Amino acid sequence: MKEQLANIKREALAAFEAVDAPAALDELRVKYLGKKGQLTAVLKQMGRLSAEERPAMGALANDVRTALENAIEAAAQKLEAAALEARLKAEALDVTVPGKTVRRGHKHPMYRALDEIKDIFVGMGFTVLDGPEIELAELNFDRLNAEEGHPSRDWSDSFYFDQDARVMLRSQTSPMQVRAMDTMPLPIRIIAPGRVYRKDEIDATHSPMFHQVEGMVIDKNVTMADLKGTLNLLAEELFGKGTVTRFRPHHFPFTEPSCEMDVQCHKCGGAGCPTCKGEGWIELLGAGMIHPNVLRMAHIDPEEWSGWAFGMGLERTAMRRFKIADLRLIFENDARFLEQF
Ligand code: 2NM
Repeated sequence: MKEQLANIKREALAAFEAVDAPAALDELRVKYLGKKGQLTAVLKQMGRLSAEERPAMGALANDVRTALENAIEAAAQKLEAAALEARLKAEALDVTVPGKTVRRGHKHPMYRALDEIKDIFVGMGFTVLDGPEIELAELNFDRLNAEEGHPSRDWSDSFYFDQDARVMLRSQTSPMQVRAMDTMPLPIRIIAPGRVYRKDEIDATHSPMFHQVEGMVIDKNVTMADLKGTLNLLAEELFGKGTVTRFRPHHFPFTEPSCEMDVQCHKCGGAGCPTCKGEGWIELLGAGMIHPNVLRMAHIDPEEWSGWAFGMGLERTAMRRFKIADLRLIFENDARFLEQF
């Protein structure tokens, strides 16, 4: 029996020493110290010993039990420490590794141009208006003095929703000027930026959807001099101090007189080059004194009030501002293009 106990002790201690997982250690504990374990089996044989032998053998068995229990405790602690060590190693953070760059988005160049234009006008006391892209032809045309039969009302030029051509995608943002005349107290200073739609084929300078900024001032004693002064200031703010402009006579149904404003080519200074197609000038916008009929239809007395208005294409202005050659680049949203601004 003495020998049995010594064997168990030697075998068990070696096994505990070699164990490499908590589950395996638990199995070993059951194997030696469990109810059906090897040490328990030996203890059960104690009854067969003589009274003289029993105390010494009992003491020896207890020593073995204590030794096994201590060894199990030690092995458990060793396993726990190893597990912690492994976790710390696995979760270690190398603070010297360079970080991943987060790619930041930024404003589209056309909206940057729009922001500049808004700032310029807001600085002069204008309010920025937003409005519907689906409009009544009444506001888009009739109220702007473009009567039945006017070429821009043609089905081949505008997008209509109904056979009677009463509802349409706005072809200009001027219906917002009409809404302003109907609802805002005088005097009025507003700009209306937004999308407009025309049945144009897509090419380097045309798109069936593009953006406009239109604006309008109605006050007492407003003249063409106010129009020229304000729009010259716009040109200088957008393209730099000393930018030279010229006003050419033109025709629009909603203004009288009407004009177009050109900016002298920034590349050649007016001599003529590929940027201005040899002209020396680049067309920027259309404008004019609001037609008395337009004022009258809004119940504004043209004898008492007068106003001027303008309209400009945003894509073309952004193309000029950022020297972009093809209109389609503005809509394609190719990051390689957009990242250049
Ligand atoms: C343009 C050119 C000239 C214009 C006129 C008006 C209104 F409503 F006041 F009559 N809004 N916008 C206007 C004038 C637009 O675009 C080239």
